[in-house]
Amino acid sequence: MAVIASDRRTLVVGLGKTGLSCVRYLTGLGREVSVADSRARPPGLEELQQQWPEVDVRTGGFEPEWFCSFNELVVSPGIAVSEPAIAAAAELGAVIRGDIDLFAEAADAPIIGITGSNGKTTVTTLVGELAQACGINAAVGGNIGTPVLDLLEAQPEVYILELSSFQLETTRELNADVATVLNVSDDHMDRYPSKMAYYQAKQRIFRGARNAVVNLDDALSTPMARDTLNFICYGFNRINPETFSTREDDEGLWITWGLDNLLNTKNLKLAGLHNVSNVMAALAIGHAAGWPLDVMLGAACEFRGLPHRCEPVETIDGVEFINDSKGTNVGATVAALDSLAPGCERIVLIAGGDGKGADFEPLARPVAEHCRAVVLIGRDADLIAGALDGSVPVEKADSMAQAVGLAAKLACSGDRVLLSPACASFDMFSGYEDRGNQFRQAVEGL
Ligand code: UMA
Ligand code: ADP
Repeated sequence: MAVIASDRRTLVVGLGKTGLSCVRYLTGLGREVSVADSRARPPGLEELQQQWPEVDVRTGGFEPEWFCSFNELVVSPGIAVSEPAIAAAAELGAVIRGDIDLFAEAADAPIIGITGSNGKTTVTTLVGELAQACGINAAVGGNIGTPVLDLLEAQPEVYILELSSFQLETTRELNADVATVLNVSDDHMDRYPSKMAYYQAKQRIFRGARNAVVNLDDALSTPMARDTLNFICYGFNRINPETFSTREDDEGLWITWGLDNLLNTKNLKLAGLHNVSNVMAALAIGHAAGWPLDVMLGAACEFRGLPHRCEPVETIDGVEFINDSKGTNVGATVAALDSLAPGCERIVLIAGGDGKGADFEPLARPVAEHCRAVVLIGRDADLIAGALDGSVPVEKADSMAQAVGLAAKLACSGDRVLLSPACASFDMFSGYEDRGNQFRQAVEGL
């Protein structure tokens, strides 16, 4: 484990899951830390005061002068580094880093890093399942839930990390064995000054990496700096040596490796073409890590996917209701519409919420092509309606129950009703799970 200079004055900024894990880790190394959180009662406060009563913690706002008295700030992902108090400390020379940066310095097993605008949790979970099937002791964490520093104690053979752009912003070198950007489409535009800044944050995953898994269907997934990187590629209809791809024949759509058919996608329990892409990504990652292909194929076919991601709920009077509440940006909803349309007559889409500053224009094409009607909820309903430009009937609803009732009336037998909001949920719900659960309850109550 790397030795960290003990003369550093370290401020942990943020006291959610990440902040608490940083305090646990740094105090475990014998380091003295202080903590700041702008919330009056951050979630980790009670645990901090019980376990580390000696730690100086200041909540309810950020004091620039206090921040400037530290020479190292460990910033949680929920806080932008452009926060004035953080920017002021940085200007005075303080090192700004995050938990992933601390982790990268300490990790003593290979790291698999997975980022992208969509599919991160699905691919990270699937790669974890592939590792398990191959008998590899893996620790899975990061944006998916368990803070990375809490994984160190397990001393696994490999770390499988889902990483958000927020986490990568404060990571200097991940030094991953395998790194991938699954795809890039707009998200978090309320946090980034430009699309380029968001894209550049994602690209940081390749710093110090050995292998890059590249999605040939999305040019933005290619590493910008590629000199020393080994590439493993995947993409639809791109049969090539050393590439995971697809081939269609009388028996259906196959995932291929080089010229060989590997598995028929009929045997996957995951639905939708975007999930075929996710399976190819996971196989490419496992291959780059040196895991046996035959074992991985079996495990990929067993994977059922995760709740709230294109999850079938119920079929009523010939109409299938699908919960894609985790579709929290425009790219996810476009993928869900394009992926699910081939299996039905038309789609009635339920969308809306907090768009995080997104441009909804890319929804216009798939909505016009695949939708019978759209039901809009939440803060940005009017913005979405404007972007759709009257191509299909649009209704508005004040609650999920009302939205589901309207969608059920608009749908015809053979259609799908898809909740895929293209937005964050916090304007109406406690989170995407709450939104998806309310959808399920409303469907069950029809
Ligand atoms: N906050 C303040 N003031 C503060 C600190 C935080 O207002 O001083 C707010 C933030 O704006 C945010 C919330 O508190 O809304 C939580 O922020 P946090 O940094 O304390 O979050 P953690 O509890 O540490 O959880 C973080 C990730 N959260 C975010 O990036 C917002 C979790 O991802 C992740 O699972 C966890 O670390 C472990 O690594 C969640 C997420 O929403 C699932 N991620 C975003 C996404 O997937 O789109 C990026
Ligand atoms: P993330 O962790 O990046 O948010 P998830 O695996 O949780 O990704 O999936 C979130 C949503 O993104 C899904 O519900 C689906 O609508 C969409 N999605 C999943 N995989 C892809 C993909 N490869 N490309 C585009 N959209 C996807």
